Amino acid sequence: MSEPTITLYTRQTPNGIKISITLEELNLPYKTYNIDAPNHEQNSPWFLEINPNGRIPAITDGDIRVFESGSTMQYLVERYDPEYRISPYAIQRYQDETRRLYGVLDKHLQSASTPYLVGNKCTIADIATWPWVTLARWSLGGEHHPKSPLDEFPSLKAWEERMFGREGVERGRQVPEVHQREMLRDPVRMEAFEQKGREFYERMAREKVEAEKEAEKGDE
Ligand SMILES: N[C@@H](CCC(=O)N[C@@H](CS)C(=O)NCC(=O)O)C(=O)O
Repeated sequence: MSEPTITLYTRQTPNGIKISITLEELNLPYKTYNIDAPNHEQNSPWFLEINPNGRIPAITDGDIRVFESGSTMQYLVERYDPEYRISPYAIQRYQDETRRLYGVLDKHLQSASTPYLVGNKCTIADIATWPWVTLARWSLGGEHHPKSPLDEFPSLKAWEERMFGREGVERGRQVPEVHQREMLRDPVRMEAFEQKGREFYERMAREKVEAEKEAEKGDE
């Protein structure tokens, strides 16, 4: 990771301190420029080069200019938070994408009015999709609610159960060891499983940072 050369243009406002808190939480060095808002410095030509909208906060990072507090926070974590210490972004993004795709399948099943994804019989389209949908409780995240996380997708939920009721699915899902569908309905086992997952991804992130440091040393 390259050294940050960040200047924060700000004021003592809620939007302003969103960025200084983010910078501090990430332990990033930065310079501060206190914009003289009462004298409209935010509309001065030099600042409009940084934020054409004439508002604080904004940052420069080398040649890069970023404004809008949300975009600035996102920029900072994407560039300087490879270990996701304060970034919920990756998990949220994939959970949102999963929810969207479940919605697409639900709508399709509802409008096609067929028991399976392509017509009236179970095909490889169903077999390819079911293993991911049956893990909804894990892939959508959130609490371990007793209700099915598929309740918001009634046609998809009925299809998931229809597939679950098939003998071939029952036998195949247990290979080479016990399938996770039941585990996902047990909060204690689910928590242990998630903890293992967290540890795995944290280790991967640490190894990535170490590898980047080694590579930087090699470049020196
Ligand atoms: N949506 C913007 C809002 C920025 C904003 O409204 N900043 C205020 C201070 S919190 C400002 O610069 N006011 C000066 C002005 O209105 O001229 C963000 O989140 O960065």
